[in-house]
Amino acid sequence: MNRTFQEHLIRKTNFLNGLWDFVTDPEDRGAKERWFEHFPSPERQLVVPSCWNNEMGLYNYQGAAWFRTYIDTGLEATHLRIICHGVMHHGDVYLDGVHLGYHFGGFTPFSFTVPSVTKGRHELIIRVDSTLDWQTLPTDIADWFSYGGIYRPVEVQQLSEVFIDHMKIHYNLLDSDANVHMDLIFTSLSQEDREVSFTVHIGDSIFGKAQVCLPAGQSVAVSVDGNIPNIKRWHLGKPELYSVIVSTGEDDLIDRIGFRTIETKEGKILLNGEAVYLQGVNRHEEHPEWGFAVPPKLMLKDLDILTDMGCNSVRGSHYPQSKYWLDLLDERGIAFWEEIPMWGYFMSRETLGSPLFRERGLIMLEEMINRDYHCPSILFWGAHNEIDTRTQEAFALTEAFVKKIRSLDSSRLVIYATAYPEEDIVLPFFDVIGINKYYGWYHDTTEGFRTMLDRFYEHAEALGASDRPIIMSEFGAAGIYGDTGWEPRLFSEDYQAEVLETALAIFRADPKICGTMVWQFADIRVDLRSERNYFRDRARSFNNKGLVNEYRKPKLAYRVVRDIYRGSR
Ligand code: ADA
Repeated sequence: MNRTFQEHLIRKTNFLNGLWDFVTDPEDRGAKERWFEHFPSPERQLVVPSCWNNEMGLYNYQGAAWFRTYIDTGLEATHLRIICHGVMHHGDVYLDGVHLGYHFGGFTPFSFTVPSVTKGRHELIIRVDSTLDWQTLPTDIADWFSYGGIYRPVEVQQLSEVFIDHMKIHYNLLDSDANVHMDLIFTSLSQEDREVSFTVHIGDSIFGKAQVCLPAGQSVAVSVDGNIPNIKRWHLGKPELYSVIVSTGEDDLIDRIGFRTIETKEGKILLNGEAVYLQGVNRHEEHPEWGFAVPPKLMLKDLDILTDMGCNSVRGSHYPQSKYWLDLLDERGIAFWEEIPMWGYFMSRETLGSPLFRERGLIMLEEMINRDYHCPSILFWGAHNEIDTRTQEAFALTEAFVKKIRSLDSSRLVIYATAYPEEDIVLPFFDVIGINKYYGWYHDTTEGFRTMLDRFYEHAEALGASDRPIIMSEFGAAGIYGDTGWEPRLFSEDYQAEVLETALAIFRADPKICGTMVWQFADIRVDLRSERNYFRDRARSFNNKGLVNEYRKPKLAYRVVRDIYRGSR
């Protein structure tokens, strides 16, 4: 299951979930020894989707590993599309020994179209390499555990001769009228020229019907325009969704949209023209048993907890989260901030200036925006987190990233999280500025937020960015679940609750702040290694700043934040 609804009712699709053959390749011999042609005797079987680090003996395994399964096309030859929804981080895909391609990036999907696959059984092999370095996103220094594996589903689709390759919907709203523009791409795998008719439904009505002529083996772009009267808007807590169905009779593509506007004006964030105050948390999609392969049941639980807490928004720290989660947010009416895995606190200037790193970031932005363009819950595209935005390298990178984001989507707000609010030189590029600061934890007392904010406002004014809405995108303290006492000691639940209560009181009284995202929703496993100096304060090898622990049990801070967010404190 990749979505909460079916994306195809006509096109045959199949998820290759289950046991795959698995071998680790710590010396990286597989490619040279052509394991894609002769798969070695498997060490064991692993469930796909999952993260291998959750299996016995593989906790710390980082490197290459090979997976094998089979695709059965049945009694007839067929055209296939193989979609990998999440492979951590480098993926090479082979079908019957033939290399279909390579993809880098653990959090966005990739696919291959393979025409005329003969009938019967075919061997699918995927080489996965979880190695990170100074030019990967994330780099090898990030504050979460680095998992490996095929942790989101692998989907196999049987394509018709002419299939619907892509759909992108844009709209403009005038009161309750939606002016809709739809871009479609049809692709032919046929040897002959073909003409197909197609129908588009939006909600319960037919939005358009047309015909398209496809020269043999070509792709053709078509657009459909129209007006939909009396639409109901998607809003926080009041989610109105419309299904979109494109069908040719022999193929179909289904997605969902919601109609809403998002903009900034005079320092406020306006959703459907109304100023909104965002109450949220930062959520990693992680659990000690499943790693990043979080099952739908846990996602629903997370969502119920957020709803109980009175959240109307969540930041997907620090990477594109699963489609299923985004569907749930769309359905619940909770706003989302989506970003690429660019975690920068310890990032070198060399990395920020690396052309390969930049190129990878640009590709990831494109893949993220293409995947999630239709989700109404996404209000913000996040460019990066805590890179050294005092440097020229960060300036150049930010300029390129923001330009890219705006070229792909001019309908949403562009945001980032700065760790250097008083010295940051990239503020003016953004629509909304996120500030990450840990007064009361890494330095000073929580009261330190006041002086920091005053200095930041002066700095923003000097840079001509004083009209940007501000979100306190990270703040918090560690509180070890179960450690309570009579006084708020560092690392106790009491201390964590006190920091959050004081910080929220400061932020909520500040008219320039339009939202708060507590760091963080749940405790997460981190990459603590005895041979290096990073993250040495992470007791239990966890980042303990969660409002709930890793098993989603509430700490004192949870109850405090819930009371504040619900207005009862
Ligand atoms: C940073 C970072 C988070 C987390 C946090 C912390 O702000 O963005 O990912 O590492 O600090 O717990 O220190």
